[in-house]
Amino acid sequence: MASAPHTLASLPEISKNVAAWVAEVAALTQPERIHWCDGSDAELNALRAELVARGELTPLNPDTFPRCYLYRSDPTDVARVEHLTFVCTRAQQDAGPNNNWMAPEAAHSQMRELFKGCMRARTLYVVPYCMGPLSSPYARCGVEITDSAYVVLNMGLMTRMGRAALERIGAEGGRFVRGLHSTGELDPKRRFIMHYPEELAIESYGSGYGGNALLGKKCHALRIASYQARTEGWLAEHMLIVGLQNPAGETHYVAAAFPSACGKTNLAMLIPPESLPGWKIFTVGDDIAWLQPGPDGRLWAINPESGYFGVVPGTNRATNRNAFDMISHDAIFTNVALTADKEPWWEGRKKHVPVTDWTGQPFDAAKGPAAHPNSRFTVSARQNPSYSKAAEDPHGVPISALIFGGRRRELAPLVYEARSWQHGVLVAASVASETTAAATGQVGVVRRDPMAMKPFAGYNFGDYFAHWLSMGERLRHAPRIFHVNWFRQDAAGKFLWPGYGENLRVLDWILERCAGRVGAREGAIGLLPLPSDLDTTGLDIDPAVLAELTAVPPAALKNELADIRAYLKDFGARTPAALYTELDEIERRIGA
Ligand code: GTP
Ligand code: SPV
Ligand code: MN
Repeated sequence: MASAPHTLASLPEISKNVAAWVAEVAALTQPERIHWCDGSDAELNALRAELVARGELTPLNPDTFPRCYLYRSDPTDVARVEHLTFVCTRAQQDAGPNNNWMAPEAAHSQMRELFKGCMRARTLYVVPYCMGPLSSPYARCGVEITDSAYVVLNMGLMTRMGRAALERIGAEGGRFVRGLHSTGELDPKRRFIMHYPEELAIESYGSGYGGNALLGKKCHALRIASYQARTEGWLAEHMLIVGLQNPAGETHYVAAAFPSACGKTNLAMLIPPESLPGWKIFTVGDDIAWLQPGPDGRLWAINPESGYFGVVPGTNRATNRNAFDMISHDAIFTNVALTADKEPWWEGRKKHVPVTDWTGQPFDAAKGPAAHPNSRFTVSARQNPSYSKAAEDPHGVPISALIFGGRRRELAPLVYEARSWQHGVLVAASVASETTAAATGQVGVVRRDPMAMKPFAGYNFGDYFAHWLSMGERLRHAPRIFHVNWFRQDAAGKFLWPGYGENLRVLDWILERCAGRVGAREGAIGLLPLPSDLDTTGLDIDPAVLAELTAVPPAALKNELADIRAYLKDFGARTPAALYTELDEIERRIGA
């Protein structure tokens, strides 16, 4: 017989708690049918075929982009919506000034009205998932209920989705994060992304896009998880994780937090330049890290995801060959343009020309870019040529350095090191970056984005900074903390630093600092590299530019410090005094 052996429990039998919640949601949303996802290839193939038949997915050129599909979202639904995202704790102060807040009861009743009958004539998909390797003690499970087959396909790539996750939930006594999602009418006026960290629950209505709809990602693995991590003594962060093997054969792992669309995926899959032979790069994760103090006193990291939902524009063979190859088969493209040959096209793609823009209209350069600036690819991490085996290790990888950074046209130098963990927490809390197309709203405006978590911390930043400080006290071998900036520009708007693969030169300095093999210059801001200590072999860079990149103008720094102080005050008494001590120290050093 071809059917599954009958010793396998049917999916609804595996966890009573999940089944009871599904019944409750079905009674509210009134779906035409219920589909429990097992995560099998057959299931995902059938869903893809169904979406193609309905015209919601377009198969791309089968010769050049085999098994790749284009999905066009609603043109008003193309990015995260921070102004419609809420953290609903009982006390408003627990969500903090960094979050929109609504009282849980008010939020639930508003959402109940939206969800009422919203799945009539639709299928309700039950999507059990595990964030992290299935056998990892650090992994956590959730169930997303959604009426979007596109969401199911994406969750199938981004998480360990299906029967095994449901079995883990059953074995854990039915404890899981409940994420209820409906695309609703895709009406921006009826769109809300609600989080109830105290209830381990998420309610998302009116969007089918990325972080608004793939609830395992930002909603669970960052907002809910950061809240849990605080009470349980770990960290859930917006960080890539990468292993770096130097020419001597030593491998060290680093984790780096940059705001959305500021270079995490690219750093996680970096290609060493030819002029730095002998280096190898291993990607553990490109967007989220869950960090736990290990029994050895070091900080250990797992990547809770199993795929990448990455920025498409800018990807090409020159900037990141691995990324380009990875997305040339078995990928979903969302909101890219099309060539005459049905190849996906985006700004930065060297070959061919777009004929159809991301909205499906004939391309007209006068109307804006062909691909949406936040167009994304979804692929399984297993397709990454530099995928690390350690990404499947249930205990994760030990972290030697934590790196923070943002997109800063001016001020922030190429790299510097914090003097201590406490100083490092101030450095991370002070991160500022230009806004990008990853969220709706203005692009290119500098804003504070502590730890790259402004849109993702599930609680008050004051408490979050205190938690970070306390983590340092618990780690006998805490990672060193660094700040980087790949985005300094000259007066003409040209990037001063070549970026991408060349960033390895900075990572090399960071690892040499960790090994105690290279010195640094004491600046007010922190420990700066001597330009001669950066390996520039084979790099065509003017020594004056390098000097500029490794220096901080004192007057600009003075203004920056005042701005940081004002920002920290927003969190009132919840801001730890230690951060002001560190600010005072920097001011003392510049003689402010
Ligand atoms: P999210 O998925 O939104 O969290 O973003 P991310 O941090 O993973 O950003 P990603 O690596 O996708 O990069 C976003 C944009 O920055 C892309 O257009 C890249 O081409 C560009 N970029 C990445 N690294 C560099 C760099 O070192 N220098 C410059 N100039 N641009 C870069
Ligand atoms: C980000 O915006 O940081 C992303 C994309 O990684 S999304 O999943 O849409 O949040
Ligand atoms: Mn991200």
